Amino acid sequence: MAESLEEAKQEVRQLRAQLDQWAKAYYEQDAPVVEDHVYDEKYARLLELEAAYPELKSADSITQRVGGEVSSDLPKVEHPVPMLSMGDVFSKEELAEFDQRVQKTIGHPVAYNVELKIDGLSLSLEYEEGRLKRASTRGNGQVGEDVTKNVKYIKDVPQKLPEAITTEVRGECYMGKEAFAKLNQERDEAGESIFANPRNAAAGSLRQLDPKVTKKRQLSTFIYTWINPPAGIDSQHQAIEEMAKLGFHTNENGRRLENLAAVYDYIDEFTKKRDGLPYGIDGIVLKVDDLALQADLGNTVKVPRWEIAYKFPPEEEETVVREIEWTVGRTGVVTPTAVMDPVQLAGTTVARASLHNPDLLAKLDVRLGDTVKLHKAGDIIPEISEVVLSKRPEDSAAYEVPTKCPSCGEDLVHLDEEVALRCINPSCPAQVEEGITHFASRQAMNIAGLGPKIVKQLIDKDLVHNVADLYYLTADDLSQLDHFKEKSINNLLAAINQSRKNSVELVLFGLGIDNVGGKAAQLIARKFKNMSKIASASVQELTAIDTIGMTIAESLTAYFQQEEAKKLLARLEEAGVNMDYLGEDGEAADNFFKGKTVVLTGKLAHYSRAEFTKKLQALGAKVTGSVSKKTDCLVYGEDAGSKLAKAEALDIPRLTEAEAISKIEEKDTEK
Ligand code: 3BA
Repeated sequence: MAESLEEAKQEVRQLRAQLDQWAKAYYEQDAPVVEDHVYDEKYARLLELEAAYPELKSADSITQRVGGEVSSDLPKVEHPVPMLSMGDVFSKEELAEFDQRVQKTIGHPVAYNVELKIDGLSLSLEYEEGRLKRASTRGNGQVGEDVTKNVKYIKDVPQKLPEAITTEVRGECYMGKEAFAKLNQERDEAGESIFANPRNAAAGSLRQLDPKVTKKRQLSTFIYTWINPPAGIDSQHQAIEEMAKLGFHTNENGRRLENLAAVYDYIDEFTKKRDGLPYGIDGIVLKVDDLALQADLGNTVKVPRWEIAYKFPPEEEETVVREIEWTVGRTGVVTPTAVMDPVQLAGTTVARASLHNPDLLAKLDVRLGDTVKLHKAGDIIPEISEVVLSKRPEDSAAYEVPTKCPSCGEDLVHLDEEVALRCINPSCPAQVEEGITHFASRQAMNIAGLGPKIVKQLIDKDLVHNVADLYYLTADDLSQLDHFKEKSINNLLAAINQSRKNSVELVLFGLGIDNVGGKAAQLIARKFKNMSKIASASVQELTAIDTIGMTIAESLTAYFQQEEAKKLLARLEEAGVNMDYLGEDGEAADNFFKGKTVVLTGKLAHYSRAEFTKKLQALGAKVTGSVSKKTDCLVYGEDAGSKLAKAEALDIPRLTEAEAISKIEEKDTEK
């Protein structure tokens, strides 16, 4: 470390600000902005600087705080015994140093209980007379969040123990890989943001004001700590065995190992087995097995001296970019994908990575023939992190972004200020293909058997040019498709025929109008009841619907003004495609807020005021600005002032933000 104190001071200040911000996103919003290893590296650097320059140490440094702050709307719980965090290392050498320290303190070699480090969040379970009384998250280690109601829906957590004991156990709450993939797929299809990794999915599912959300998610636990084990239990290994006998879910891969060589083998074994496990792990944990020796070693402020976590290195591979492919989406957006020499990366073979848009391509300066570093974002999506410049071929030239559509050859454009490159030719074959595939997809018209490959053939053979043509296909037409025999022909015709009966919101969504997703289509159809009313709705009428904004309204009206669109809808109708809304009525179902006059006041932590207002309005509430005798209910956030006082004076019912949210969500899940 060659820098001066002044330089170190600067760097420490920057690191603290950066880490604080990242930690906030990670712990409080369950939405990390950087990957774990990036965070870990910066954190390690801060520790290093603070060790080298003790004068820079500060009580408010992230390294001195016990962990993420507690700031959710969930009730707070003080941990009777603080929940510490774990020290971590990133190499076998550092593990050896840890072992040396332990041996020096104890005076002889010790055995370790080695456990997998589950990618989840810590959970404490308190039992009274054998019954689950309280469950809480770690929070900042001193104060956690009460998730007792949520934990009732975790199937492997016993509500009742076989013995009437009063005790506390702790472990990891996690979401298995299958459940994680399924949840993200559902969220993606519904147009919701996806969770970056299983840990965030678990945290986002457990830390819910509304336990019904937790109920719908598949969470599991591995229990590994017994806070006050009964006499006779004198090792970590034994504690885990006994907790398993009490009915707790414990991990079967933990092992008591006598020396470091065996620990290294364990690391190698699970580095290989990692991808095949049904849950995510990000390292292994080494714990001095003997509980008496643990007590001898004791704790520092933050971490026990008798344990250490070894974190797996981030998986990264180098490969060579051979080609950049440009694909045209349904809305004409043209996206670059790097095509590379195939490499094995975190359990799968990877040969393609999206570059998202020309800006990113330019920023990374990826060129044909470049060697690039490849990793998986959130363990799943392959991403190029950087070009290895030292391996760039001498004759390389900057990549030139195409100016013509790869499908139809028309000029590509940048619409005002958009990063995306677009083909604006409405009859571009690639767009037509994507458009028809979308129309037939499960979330839209749900025409089974009409996937991208069949759609491509239908277009190539000139059998369809738009979605209406699907309804005029004959058995004769379909017999031209590869491998299509009587049975497959009849199945596809039946599926197409069946889709004629769909409610109009599916047709509307299927048209693939810019910005009109499944939810918007549903709301619009519910309000206007049929396609001709939707087609003639004005921007004002459309934006009068809650959650329908200008962008959607303008996209819709622009779409229906096109001659092409009018013809298409006429042909769909002629083909017998249903154009009416078949769902239930639009009026809000019975709920707490229906018909009430509500006032919002104070700082709201969960939603913006506008979002909160829309939610209440959707439930049939009238949201007004000031408290009067006509007010039925006041919802207040932090620092509420005169309105809260006035409501108290008038004896108007008052709800905290959290209470109001749980009432809103009650209604959400019941319909
Ligand atoms: N063992 C996480 N802490 C763990 C009890 C100590 C501990 C963990 C562990 C402190 C895992 C820090 C937060 C905490 C319960 C405190 C594990 C795992 N042991 N196997 C040594 O699998 N992720 N996390 N949790 N107490």
